[in-house]
Amino acid sequence: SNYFSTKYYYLSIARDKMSLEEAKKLAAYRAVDEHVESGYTVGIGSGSTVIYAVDRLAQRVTEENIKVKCVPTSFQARQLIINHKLALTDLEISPHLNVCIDGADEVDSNLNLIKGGGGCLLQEKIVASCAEQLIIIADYTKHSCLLGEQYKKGIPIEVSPLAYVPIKLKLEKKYKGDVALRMAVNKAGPVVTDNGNFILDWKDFDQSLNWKTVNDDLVSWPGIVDTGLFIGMASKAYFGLKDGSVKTQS
Ligand code: ABF
Repeated sequence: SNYFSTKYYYLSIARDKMSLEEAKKLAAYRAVDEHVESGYTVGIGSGSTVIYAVDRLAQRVTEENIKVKCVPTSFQARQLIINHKLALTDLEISPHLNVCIDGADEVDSNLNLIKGGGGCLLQEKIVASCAEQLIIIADYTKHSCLLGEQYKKGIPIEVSPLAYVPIKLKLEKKYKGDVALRMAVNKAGPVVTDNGNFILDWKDFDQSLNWKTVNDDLVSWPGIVDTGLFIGMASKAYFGLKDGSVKTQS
């Protein structure tokens, strides 16, 4: 019986992982189909869900012959655009985007987001702010009522390297919780963002905080470059569900 329960345990993990990838793909395909038209300039987010969105975009360029230009939100996004032979542009050439499609770490019931688990929050926020619409694509694990309910890795805060200790202390004192410098996987040093900054991850915060007020406050602190709180920015979210359907929230 041990053999069988172990076997079924691993089978169920494999099945969940498959349904997770399928869920990401469903959400990404639907969002690209419903929000991208020929002639659009499209912001390309970062992370594993966005990979499916770029796949679909490239498919539509080949099959439907639509014309799009893409603005990346990270080094990863830039590579995705180049590898799929999509037209690459940037905010200097194309400062106005029709839409930006991006993933998220968590989405609450008001469409407020935690982003930046992948460390690309600053570019993601800048690009999203230049788009008429920010469309979020995610699997069913990202949906929650209050921020912090599902996602336990904390709210990322991008800081100037010279300010990371004072910001950590000030944040813990004013808003409580636990703030840690994000370290590289090999622990040899801190993660350095595409913009040369460090990331603080703020965990165990009070889930009832008013995130608009907190975010407005944090971005005014010298040394904080930006936060992974995206408040009132997203216009719609697509969640791929376990049963193969897609739920939208707007
Ligand atoms: C980026 O990638 C982030 O802001 C977020 O941290 C992450 C989501 O990645 P995934 O789609 O792999 O969960 O969009």
